[in-house]
Amino acid sequence: MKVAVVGATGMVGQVMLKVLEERNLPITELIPVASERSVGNKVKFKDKEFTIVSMNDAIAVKPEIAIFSAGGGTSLEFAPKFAEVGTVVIDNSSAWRMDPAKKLVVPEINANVLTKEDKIIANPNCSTIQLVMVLHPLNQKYDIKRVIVSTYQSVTGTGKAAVDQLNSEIEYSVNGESQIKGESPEKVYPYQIFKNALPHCDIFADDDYTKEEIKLMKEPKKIMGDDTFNLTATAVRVPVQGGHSESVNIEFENEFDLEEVRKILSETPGVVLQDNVKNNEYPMPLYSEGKDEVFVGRIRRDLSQPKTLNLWIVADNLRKGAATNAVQIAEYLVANNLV
Ligand code: 2RA
Repeated sequence: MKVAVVGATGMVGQVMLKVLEERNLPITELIPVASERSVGNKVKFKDKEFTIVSMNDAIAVKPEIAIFSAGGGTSLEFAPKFAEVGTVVIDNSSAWRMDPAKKLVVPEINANVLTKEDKIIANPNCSTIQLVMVLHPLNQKYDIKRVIVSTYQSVTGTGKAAVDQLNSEIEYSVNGESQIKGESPEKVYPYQIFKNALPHCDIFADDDYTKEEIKLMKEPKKIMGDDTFNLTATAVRVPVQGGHSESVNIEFENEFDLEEVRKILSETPGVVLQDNVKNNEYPMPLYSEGKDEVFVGRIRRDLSQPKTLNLWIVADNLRKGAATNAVQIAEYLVANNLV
C-alpha cells in the first residue's frame, strides 16, 4: 500500500513517520511530501531512504492513503485533489473538522461512522482527542450535563519555532545568551513563555474566545454524537514540552460512584488510570511524552455541587493528540476494507 505523509518535515509529520514505523500498516511505498525547498531531500523510514516529492508528484502516484499535517490552507487546496484520484486523506488540520459532510474521528469512539465514500477524514484537535477519550465512556454511563475544561498546553502544539523560543529563553535566563543553533528563534508568542502562562492558544475569535477554545467547545459533540451537554473551555499555553494537561469538571444528569468511575476509565481502551494521591500518583506531561495513551487521575467529587466530578487528563499532543490517532484511523480503514 502506498502512503503519503504530507508535511513530513514538520513536528507532527516527523512523529507520524515514527508512529508508522512502530505500527504495522502494510506500507509498500512511503511518499514523503513537503514544501518545494525540501523536495529532493531524503527521509529514512524502516531503514530505507525515501525522497521528498512535491504535492503534484505525490498525487500522480495515487497513494491509497495520504496523512496530512500541513496546515488548513494546504489541506483545503490539495486534499480534494488527492481524493479525486481515489486517495483517502486523513487530515490533521482544522480545515474539515466541522464540515457536516466530513467525518471527525477518534477510532476508540466513532470509527464505525466511516464508509468507503469517506475520502477526506478529519483528525480532531489534540486537546479534543484526550478530552473525549475520557468524556465518552462517562457520558455513556452517566449522561453528561455540563463540562468545564481548562487546558495547560505544551509548546510543541505550536510547533518547532515555539520549542526553540522556550529553549532560547531558558538558555538566556541561565547564561545571558541563547545557544540555540540555526536561525534565531523568532518570537512565536506575544510574550515570554518561560516562567509564564499565556491564556492565548491560537488567535482570538468570537466572543473573546480563542480558536483553540472554540475547537474544544465544538469538536467533542460531533465526535461523541451528542449535543445535549454544555461545554466551556479556557486554553492556556505553558512552558512544557511533553504533552497537554487538562483540568476537567463534569456535571452529570445522573449520580455516579467514584470507584465505578475509576473502573470504567481503567477498562477504557487507550486510557490509563493514574490515580493514587497517597502515593503521589497522577498524570504529568513529563512522563506522558512519547506514549500513545491518555492518562487520567485526580478523580474526585466536586464537593460544591452534586453529581459533579473533577479530574485531570494528560496526553502527548503529538502522538495520541495527532499522529497516532491519524494512523489508527488508517489502520481501521485497512482492517475494514474501506481503502
Ligand atoms: C495547539 N492544539 O496546541 C493546537 C494545535 N496543535 O497549539
